[in-house]
Amino acid sequence: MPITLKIPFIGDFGSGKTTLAFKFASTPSRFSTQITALNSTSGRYLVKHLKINDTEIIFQLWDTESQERFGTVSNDYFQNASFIVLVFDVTKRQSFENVREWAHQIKQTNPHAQIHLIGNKIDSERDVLIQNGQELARELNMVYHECSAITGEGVEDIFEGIGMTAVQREEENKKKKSCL
Ligand SMILES: Nc1nc2c(ncn2[C@@H]2O[C@H](COP(=O)(O)OP(=O)(O)O)[C@@H](O)[C@H]2O)c(=O)[nH]1
Ligand SMILES: [Mg+2]
Repeated sequence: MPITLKIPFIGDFGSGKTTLAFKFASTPSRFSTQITALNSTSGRYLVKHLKINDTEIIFQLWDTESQERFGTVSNDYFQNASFIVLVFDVTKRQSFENVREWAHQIKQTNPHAQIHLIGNKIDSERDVLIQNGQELARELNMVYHECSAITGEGVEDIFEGIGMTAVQREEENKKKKSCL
């Protein structure tokens, strides 16, 4: 059975969410890939299939359609997501400062999702050190990654990491069920 993962992307306007989603969706990986763009009633998402340990993962990469410009997104945006991608721009300190506010908003509607904090644009001159990103992620209980959505560096690792965690959770759930 394939695992379907709804993955909402959030973070400041201009941090590179749309570029990152398209980069991951459109880059051929060492796993099988199929790209589809879909519209749903509450937003638009891209679909990408990956195979990890013989399990097919269907990533639904949800984009905000620029609602984040106004500081909030619709209430249902984070719902039913086990993983959330929170992007900031390592060249813009303010986008890093705003991570706490985005984390707060996520927690209000989905306190249990695992948040992956992404420092994007590592191809450009930094305004935020990798240590700063790591420390904040540790403090807020997030998983930290850095990438360039333009060059593709680090992009696959983010989603492979999410996919592996999802597969492990599925296997643990199966074990629990078989013990009952
Ligand atoms: N140098 C560089 N520019 C990027 C990167 N990712 C996105 N951008 C640029 O940043 C701008 C905003 O990106 P976009 O994906 O629209 O951000 P969004 O508002 O978060 O969806 C665009 O001009 C992108 O080309 C990156 O990794 N490196
Ligand atoms: Mg965008």
